[in-house]
Amino acid sequence: MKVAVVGATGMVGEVMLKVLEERNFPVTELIPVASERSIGKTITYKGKDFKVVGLETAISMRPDIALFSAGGETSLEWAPKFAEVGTTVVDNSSAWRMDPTKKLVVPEINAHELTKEDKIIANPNCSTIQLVMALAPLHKKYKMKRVVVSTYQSVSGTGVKAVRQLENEIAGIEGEMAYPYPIGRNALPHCDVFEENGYTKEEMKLAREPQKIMNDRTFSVSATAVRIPTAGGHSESVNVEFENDFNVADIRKLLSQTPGVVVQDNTDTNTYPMPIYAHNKDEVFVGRIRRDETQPNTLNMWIVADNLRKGAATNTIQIAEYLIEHRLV
Ligand code: A2P
Ligand code: 11C
Repeated sequence: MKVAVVGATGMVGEVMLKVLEERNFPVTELIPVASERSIGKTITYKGKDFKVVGLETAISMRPDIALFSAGGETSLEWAPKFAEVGTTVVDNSSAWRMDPTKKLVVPEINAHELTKEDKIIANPNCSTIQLVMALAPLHKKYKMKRVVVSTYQSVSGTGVKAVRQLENEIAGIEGEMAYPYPIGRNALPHCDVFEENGYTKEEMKLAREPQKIMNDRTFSVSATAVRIPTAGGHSESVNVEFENDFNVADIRKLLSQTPGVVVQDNTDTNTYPMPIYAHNKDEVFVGRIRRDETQPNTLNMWIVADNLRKGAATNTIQIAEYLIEHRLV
């Protein structure tokens, strides 16, 4: 496969290159793409050097697959141009996610919906992916009515500038601010920009994307997204009300049998998911699984995943792997 990585010099792009290499993705030709600023820069992949090219050049090379993580505007403008020359685009931005003509895919849940005609495929938001990975099997068995989620999100979700802000604050160095306030020793109930309804964009992604991925509008999600001074992954406190009653041991068993999910749940040994363990891993970790004793058929749990891996690069690459495996590209 001739594979273009659009945004190869960015935070997610770099992880994409690492994950492609680790998973031994069948790359016959790698085309690293970035903005004009980076043209000519060298990227190393599997010990070989590759020169970064611009978008026009990349299109002229007609890649089979283009993995995009260069922001929404770049995707909106350029993904259709790649699609026009026959490239299948898997896009990590928010540009196409809610477009009814595009699929929003978490491979473990709905990759079976993909066809050869899908030329632009959307990768969900990081905090959505880890949430639905745990919710989908439970929904199938117990039917969800309502989900209330509070997130504790890593600064890496904002980008390099935010990671640097946290590092500078820890080192006591004054520098550029990514957030309107200090992030060290703080918690900002503010991820991305506010919408008119008083929720942030991140919160509305959590409310809307799960319904599309599970192709079901019978349940609702209410979210509060919070940025905290961590860098290894996003955490989520999740309260789920089901139509049907459950047994906590069955839930634990069901989740531990779910591909891509790892249960870390033993209060006797202080075992629970944390970003320091999820960092650099591809799985979604679930723990603190317990009944909500305040109302019937309701569960509490804690979900952690590396937002740059399963939340972004890994999920994108798993979609591409599915396309290849099923000869859809
Ligand atoms: P560059 O490094 O040349 O700016 P991040 O999400 O970490 O900010 O990274 C964004 C990625 O998207 C980078 O690789 C960046 O390239 C790339 N990018 C940003 N704008 C464009 C654009 N207009 N065309 C192509 N690539 C872009
Ligand atoms: C964050 N979820 O942590 C964001 C980052 O729509 O792909 C990814 C934004 C997106 O702030």
